[in-house]
Amino acid sequence: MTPTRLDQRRSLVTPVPGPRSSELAARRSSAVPHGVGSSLPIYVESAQGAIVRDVDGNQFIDLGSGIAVTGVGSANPEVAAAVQDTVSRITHTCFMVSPTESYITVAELLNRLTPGDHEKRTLLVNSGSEAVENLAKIARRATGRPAVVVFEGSYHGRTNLTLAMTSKNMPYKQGFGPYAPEVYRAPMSYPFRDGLDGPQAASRAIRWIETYVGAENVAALVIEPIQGEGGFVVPAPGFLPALVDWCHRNGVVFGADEVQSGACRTGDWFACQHEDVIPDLMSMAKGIGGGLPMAAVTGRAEIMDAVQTGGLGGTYGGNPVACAASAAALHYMEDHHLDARAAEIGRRITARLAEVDYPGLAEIRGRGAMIGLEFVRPGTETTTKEPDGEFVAEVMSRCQRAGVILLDCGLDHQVLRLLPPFVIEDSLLDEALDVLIQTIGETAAARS
Ligand code: PLZ
Repeated sequence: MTPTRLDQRRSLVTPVPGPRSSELAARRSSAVPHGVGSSLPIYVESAQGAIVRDVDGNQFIDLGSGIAVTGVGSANPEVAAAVQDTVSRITHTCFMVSPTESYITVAELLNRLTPGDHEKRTLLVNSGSEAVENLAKIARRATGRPAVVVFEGSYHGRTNLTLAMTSKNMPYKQGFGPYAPEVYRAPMSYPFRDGLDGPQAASRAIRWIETYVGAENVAALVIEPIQGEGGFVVPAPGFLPALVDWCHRNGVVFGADEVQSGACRTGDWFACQHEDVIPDLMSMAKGIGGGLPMAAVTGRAEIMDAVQTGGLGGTYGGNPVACAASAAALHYMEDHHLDARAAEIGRRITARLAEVDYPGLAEIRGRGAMIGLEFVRPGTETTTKEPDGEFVAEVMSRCQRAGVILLDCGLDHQVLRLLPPFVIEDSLLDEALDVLIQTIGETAAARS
C-alpha cells in the first residue's frame, strides 16, 4: 500500500491545540509520567515530507525534523518501502545470535561515508546515548586509560555515563546521580560569548586538561563539532583541528559526537568535514536511521577491534528493519545529494533572516540546515549579552499557533533552532520563514 502523500501545505482548521489533541492531553496526563515533556500541545496523526498533520487535521510546516532525524523527510517513500519489504520477511533474530546481511551493509556504508580513508569498523546500536556510551567504552579499552573529557555546554545523552557527560543539570540530571566517575568538562569555544579565536580557545582547553586531568590519563576527548542542545555553538575556526592535533600527540582518542550534526545536516556528510577533521571514533544516530531507531559508532579498525569478542552488542543493535531503513535513507541522501541541498537551505535561511530588524537577535549561526538564532535582552547585548529565553519561548509558541514547528536550544533556551528536513520545497521553507520573521516582529512589538 502506498500511503497518500500529505499535501505539502500549511493549513489550520482549528485553534492549536484542537479538541482531539486536548482530549489526548487529558488521557496522557493519567497514563504517561510528567517527566516526559513535549514541545507542542498537539498530537500527530501523520507526518510526511516536511508536513506534520495533527489529529484535528491541522497541518504544520516542520522546521524540527523530530530533533534532526528526518532529513530525508518524514515517511520518506524509499525508507517506507524498504521497511515494508523487510518487516514482512523478518522482524528480529538478533545479530549476536543469527546475524543478517543488512547490518554489514549499513556498516559498509558508514565506513565509506564517514571522513577519512583509513580502515574502519562500525558497531550498530539503538540510540545516540548508547552510541556515545559505547564510544567511551571502546576508547577506554583501546587505551587502557580511565578519563573521558567533554566540553562545557555539551549534550551527550540520558544514560548514566552519558548524563555524566551531559552538562546541564535541569532538567536532565537533577536527582538522578551519583554519576559515573572520570568524566571531566573542559572549557568550550563559544565565539559569541568568549570572544576567543580557535587557537586561543584550544590552548585554554588543553591547558585545562593537562592541569586538571593529565594527558596520560585521558582515554578520549568527546566533542560535538557543532553543539546541538547546547545552543548550536560553532567553535571558532582552528579549535577542533588543534584539539585533534593534541590528541594525536598524546595518544588520546578524538571522538566526535555527530549524533545531531551528522548525516548531511550541516551541508556536508559530517560537521567535522568543514575543518577537515578526521575523528578516530564517531557516534552517530538520528539522521542515519531515516526515522527508525538506529545509531552507530564508526572508527579506526585498530581501536574498534581492541574490544574482546562479546564485549560489544545488545539485543536490538542492527535490527534488520532499522537497518533496511538506514540503508535506504543513506542511499537516498547520496543519490539526491542532500548534503548540497542542506547547504543551499542554510544559505536560503540566512539570506532571509538578514531582513530581521530586532536588536535582541544577537547572532545567526550554524551550518547548512542547522541554523540557530541567539536572542539576548535588547539594549544590553554589547555589555551583558543576557540570554533571552522568554523571547524565544514566546516566538516558538506563536509560530506553533500559526502552523510552524520550531525548537529551542541553549543552556538558557535562548537559541531558536531551525532543523528543516532537506526535502522541504523552497516555497514551503519561504512560507515558514515569513511566519517566523513576522512573529519575531510581533513578539518584539508586544513587548515594547
Ligand atoms: N549526542 C549530540 O544531540 C540527542 C535529545 C533531546 P538519543 N539530542 C536530542 C532530549 O531531550 O532527550 C543527542 C545529541 C547528541 C547524543 C544524543 C543522545 O541521543 O538518541 O536521544 O539517545
